[in-house]
Amino acid sequence: MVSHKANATRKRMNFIVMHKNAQIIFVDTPGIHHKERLLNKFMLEEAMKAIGDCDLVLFLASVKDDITEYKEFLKLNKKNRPHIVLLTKMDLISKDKLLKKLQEYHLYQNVFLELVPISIKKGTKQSVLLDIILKYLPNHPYLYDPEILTTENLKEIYKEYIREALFDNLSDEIPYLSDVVVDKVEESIEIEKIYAKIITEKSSQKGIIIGKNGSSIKRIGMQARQNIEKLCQKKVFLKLEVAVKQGWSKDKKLLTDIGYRVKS
Ligand SMILES: Nc1nc2c(ncn2[C@@H]2O[C@H](COP(=O)(O)OP(=O)(O)O)[C@@H](O)[C@H]2O)c(=O)[nH]1
Ligand SMILES: [Mg+2]
Repeated sequence: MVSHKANATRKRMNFIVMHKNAQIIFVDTPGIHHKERLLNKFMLEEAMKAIGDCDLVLFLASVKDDITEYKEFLKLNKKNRPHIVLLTKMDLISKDKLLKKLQEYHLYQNVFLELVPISIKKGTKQSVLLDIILKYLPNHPYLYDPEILTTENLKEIYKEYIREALFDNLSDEIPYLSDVVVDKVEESIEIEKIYAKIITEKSSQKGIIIGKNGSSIKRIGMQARQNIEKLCQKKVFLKLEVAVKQGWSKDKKLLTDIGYRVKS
């Protein structure tokens, strides 16, 4: 899931990349933030679990971020997991400013393995980045069939496409107050039928998600459907409903139902 709004990722997700005979399992995580809601605590736990489990951490720091976020990560990285700092979005600032940023992070050169400025919008080649990552991964037999792209199930993937459409099409707070549950997927050769529910806190929010004469939910559904069709390479039927579940983001049972199993 990609979004220009921050904090959209809520759960760890595994994506597998084969590179030069190596199998790299990327674990995408929520960012590291401390917030009160139980959902946000779950998100922080997810990031911490990923750091605990992996061979290598990629810490993505935007050139626009303050270095205090990196310091916060170092504090949380108690077991000193080896990490690379990727200084992202370098296209957004001048060379001078980039140099200054690099110098700030350089104070920690004994702590990180490498500091790599990158830009997905301009220039950085994936293979260069993958080569750097490979240097630090242990030798191990493949964990998964080399054909597999993800360990996530279809419902999880479709959920993320629908959430992405929520973040893209709704302004302000609504995407943060909402989530998605995929109830049912019916697969056939010609068509993928997906039945999903958008969960939100209040009936006023439900009204906004649906929009005038259903215009908003139609746009959300269309975007999600088109992206899922690209993935599946076949026709998709997507049925979206909206349900009000007050307090879902603070309630352990409701969070579990939505797919976020909170430990504490
Ligand atoms: N200008 C610029 N934008 C980027 C770059 N990489 C990512 N973005 C944008 O940053 C936003 C956040 O990306 P996302 O992958 O959702 O980041 P996350 O919040 O850390 O998961 C999206 O709008 C991306 O298009 C980059 O190298 N340059
Ligand atoms: Mg993300």
